[in-house]
Formats: sequence, structure tokens, C-alpha cells
Amino acid sequence: MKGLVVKSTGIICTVFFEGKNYNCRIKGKSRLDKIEFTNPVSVGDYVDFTYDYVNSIGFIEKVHDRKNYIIRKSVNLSHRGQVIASNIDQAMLMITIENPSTSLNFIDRFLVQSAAYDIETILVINKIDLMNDKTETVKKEITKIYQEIGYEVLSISVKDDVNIQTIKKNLKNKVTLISGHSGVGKSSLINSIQPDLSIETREISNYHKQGVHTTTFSNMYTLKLGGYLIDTPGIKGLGLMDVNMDNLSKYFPEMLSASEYCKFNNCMHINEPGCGVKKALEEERIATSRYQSYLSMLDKNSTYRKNNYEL
Ligand SMILES: Nc1nc2c(ncn2[C@@H]2O[C@H](COP(=O)(O)OP(=O)(O)O)[C@@H](O)[C@H]2O)c(=O)[nH]1
Ligand SMILES: [Mg+2]
Ligand SMILES: [Zn+2]
Repeated sequence: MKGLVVKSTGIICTVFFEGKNYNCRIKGKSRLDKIEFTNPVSVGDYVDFTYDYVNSIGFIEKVHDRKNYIIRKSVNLSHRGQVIASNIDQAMLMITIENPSTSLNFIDRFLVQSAAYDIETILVINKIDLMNDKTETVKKEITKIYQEIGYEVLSISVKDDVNIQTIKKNLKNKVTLISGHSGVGKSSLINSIQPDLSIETREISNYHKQGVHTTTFSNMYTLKLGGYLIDTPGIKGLGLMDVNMDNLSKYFPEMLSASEYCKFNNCMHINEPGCGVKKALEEERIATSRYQSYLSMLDKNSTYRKNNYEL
């Protein structure tokens, strides 16, 4: 049987096949040692499995090749990464202007990471019901910055049911990774799309009660409207292990096109003469915040890389 892994907690996982869930183990423990990741199976994997109906347990025989996958560095185990999710069609980055606030730098990091994985990202600004004149202005600026460089930006309110239909249209028949800071309303959105999932949501004031180091596993929800949603609690970004900083600007679409006019083809767009990116920045064709994010990623990475951290 060929099924889809919808939950994975190490060597036990749940496989979805023809409308039913099957608890499975990964066959042959010794095989795991050779694998480059700490977990051989992640949500989003397609697997071949057999099922022992007498003992109510299945066995994963084979993991099919992944179209893509996102990883995070293991905190304690060797240098292997942990696969968080695989076979993702698109990402939805949920942000809020306030309660909690999301920085542009965080958004840009996420977009670079998803671009490097070749995963398209939709930006969703939630809690517009809470907005005042000031936050409304910020929302408009953010929308403008990202729409101009080709991203889809949607403003929604889960609470007041604004634009949820558009979200549903976007999710239909796709595997979507939903990301964003704790408290932006990811679980609330999933519940509003499919109330019978009854996912736990939390008041922001209760967040500090969560242990910082609690182990979290990705959840994959099967949507009745068609498609799947992957929620990765506790994971802040997508985590890139190998982004070559020399190529960083190519993951900023507006910098990529402006760099065609750079005098040097290995231009890093910092202080080289004849730089098309700096020119575009001066002419306000590139947003200052985007350029600053670029610099900060270059800068951070020079120290992070030494320590083998993620972006
Ligand atoms: N005002 C307002 N509050 C919201 C909205 N969406 C979610 N919330 C609240 O934000 C808090 C965090 O929501 P939750 O879904 O747990 O966030 P998550 O950590 O991203 O999964 C909860 O108290 C929700 O009721 C919204 O559109 N407007
Ligand atoms: Mg949540
Ligand atoms: Zn340049």
C-alpha cells in the first residue's frame, strides 16, 4: 500500500491511506544509522507499507523520493538535520503587525529560505480586526513592498471571517506549509477552515508557560476541501543548511533583476563601483528594509557559518 505520512514522532508514524490512518513503524532499525537525517520519515512523505491486522501495526518498507523537504539542524545529535516536512507545494507565512509583531527581517529571512527551497510563499496578514490608523499604515506599506516584488499578500481576520474564502481557494488540492510566530493565529485559521479538527489555540498571555525546549513535531491536517496543511509548532524558519552567501541576492527577486546592471558579475552589492542594486536602492526601486535584511543575513551568516548554525 502506498500512503502519506501525516504524523511522525521518530520511529513511529501515522500513514494515511484511502481515508484511514495506520500506525506504522519503520522497518529495520539498523538501517536508520546510515541515513543522513535524524528521522528517516517525515510528514509529507509517500511510503510503501504493509499492515499486520492481527497486531494492529504497520511497517514502512520504503520512503519514496522527495520533491523537496525542509530541515532543521539537530540540536544535540551529530551534524545530521531533522526533516520537518517534505513534498511541499507552497508556504503560507502568517504575520501580524501587533500582538505579536512580526519584523520585516523575519519575513525576508523566511522568503529567502523558501525561495532557496523553490517553495512559493503567500504572505497572510492576520488580525486586521485589531487595526488602528497606525497599524493600518504599516499593513499598507508591507503589502506594497511585497506585492511589488511579486508576492501574493492577503489581509485576513480569522476572528471576523474576513477573506477566509480566499485562503480556502489557495489551499485547495495543495500541500501547504503554514508558518509564522507563535500567537499570529495559525491554529485559529486551521480551525476556522475545518472546525472538526479542534486544534488547541492559546491566549498570547499564556505563551510563556510553554517550555522553550519542548520537543515539537509537525502536524499534517487533511482538508476536506482537498489538500493538506502542515503546521510546524516551534519552528521559526525553514532552516537552510547550505545557502551560499555569494548567491544570497538571487533569492531577493528585485535584487536579482537589478544585479543584471552590476559592473562586476561577482558583485556583492555592498560598496562595489557600478552596482546596479545600489543604484536601484538609491532610486527607491528597492525597499531599504529589504536591502537591510540582505546585509544582515550576510553579516549574521559570517559568524553563524563558523558555528554551523542555520540562517
Ligand atoms: N483579534 C484577533 N485575534 C485572533 C485572530 N486570530 C487568532 N486570534 C487570537 O490569537 C491568539 C493566538 O492564536 P493561535 O491560533 O493559538 O496562534 P498560533 O500560535 O499561531 O497557532 C488566540 O487568542 C486567538 O484567539 C484574529 O483574526 N483577530
Ligand atoms: Mg498553534
Ligand atoms: Zn551589485
